Amino acid sequence: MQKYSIFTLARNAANYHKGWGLAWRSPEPKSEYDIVIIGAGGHGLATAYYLAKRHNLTNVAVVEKGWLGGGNTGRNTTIIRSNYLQDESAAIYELSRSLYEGLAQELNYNVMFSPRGLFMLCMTEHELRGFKRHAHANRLSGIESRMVSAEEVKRKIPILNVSPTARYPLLGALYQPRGGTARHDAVAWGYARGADNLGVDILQNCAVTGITRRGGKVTGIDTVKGHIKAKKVAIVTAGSTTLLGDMAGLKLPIESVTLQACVSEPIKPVLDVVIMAGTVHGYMSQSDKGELVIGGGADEYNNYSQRGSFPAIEHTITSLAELFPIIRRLKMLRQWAGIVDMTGDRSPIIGKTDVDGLYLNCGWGTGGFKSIPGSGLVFADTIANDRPHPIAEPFGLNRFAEGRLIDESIAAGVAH
Ligand code: FAD
Ligand code: PYC
Repeated sequence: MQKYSIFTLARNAANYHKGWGLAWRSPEPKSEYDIVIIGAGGHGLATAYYLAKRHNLTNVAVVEKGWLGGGNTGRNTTIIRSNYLQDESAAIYELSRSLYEGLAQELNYNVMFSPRGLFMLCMTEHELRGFKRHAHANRLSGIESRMVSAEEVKRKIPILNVSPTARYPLLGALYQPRGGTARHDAVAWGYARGADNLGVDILQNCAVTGITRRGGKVTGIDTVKGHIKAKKVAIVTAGSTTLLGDMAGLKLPIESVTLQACVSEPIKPVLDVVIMAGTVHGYMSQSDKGELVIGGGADEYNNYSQRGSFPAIEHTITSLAELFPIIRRLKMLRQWAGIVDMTGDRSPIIGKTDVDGLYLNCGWGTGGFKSIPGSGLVFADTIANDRPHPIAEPFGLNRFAEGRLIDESIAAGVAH
């Protein structure tokens, strides 16, 4: 395993990158692991990293059907914030946001965390009242987040159309000064390299086809590369969760829908914050390359295509062109989609299942990029100790049977 330092960097540069080591290995599967994590998205990789780093558990494999980070983690629009309503959510999303602050140092990998500030626009009285509640709740949870006036929003975002003749007038915004973005691929790659360096096997191109059990206990997984025995198995497969759940006899309260996004051609800097507009289902930020990163609501029917329907993207672009008239003349460069896993209360599921040794981390829906570090940390602790971490506990699967829902429909608003 290659260790990286400023000296390696200088040597490799002087050598025209001859001998530049691979960031992670491509090992053959072992016949048995203590822990198998299914899904090499951000959540699976972060979980593996913290299992190794914090719990010294390294006989671990992350098993991925495609390439690591090729699911939603590499397809999202990278918004990071923690301005959710409920205390349980504040705990996990703020833990995660605060871990992002030091993640580049933790992983020795530039994840390009950019806490540039995030505005969630209020364009109806209903939205204004909802977000005022969020601001109060956030303050009580110690999260820096406050309401700002329409004038303040306009000062900060001059390209925003605040005309009184607009379809929806701007009434104000919920502002999180240290919300922002990070580079999604880098988050996956940084955790992958960190986990690999600590001895975790990342098995790409290794689709899981079955989850084996005996006497109510998990015994391993079937894969396209053969059977792998495991004492513990974690399903961390986002939009494919119900398919994996079926393999273990679990019926899960998850719907899989497509969420899409697009980027414009690169332009000079015009937007130095992140902006979300729930009422019209649109959001936008500008990447370091200058592309406008744009997204909106999910497709309105369940499906497993990773493409996205035309009406949804048309709706998004129409809304954003109304909010930001300057984008009307821009060409859109790329469009793509991911399959997200929606729960009824728009909160995730993290914890144990009824099958002994089988764990679940899913249901992040349209909002789980921001939670990768915090989720990985508490899920690793849950698996290592075979009991829910206190921050994960409220998010157990049992909450649906017990009616303890954690309603975050307003917080998740734009993309839902
Ligand atoms: P994934 O990254 O999807 O990883 C799951 C992995 O499981 C995949 O790599 C998949 O190939 C693998 N897998 C599936 N089936 C199998 C199998 N049978 N065997 C082996 N492997 C399997 N969140 C935010 O916080 N902010 C945003 O701005 C944001 N924007 C988004 C925009 C879009 C267009 C999309 C699609 C999502 C967005 N999200 C956002 C949501 C976020 O991307 C996801 O919640 C998050 O990436 C989920 O990470 P994950 O690791 O759980 O899943
Ligand atoms: O979770 O903040 C979010 C988000 C924005 C766009 C998609 N998801």
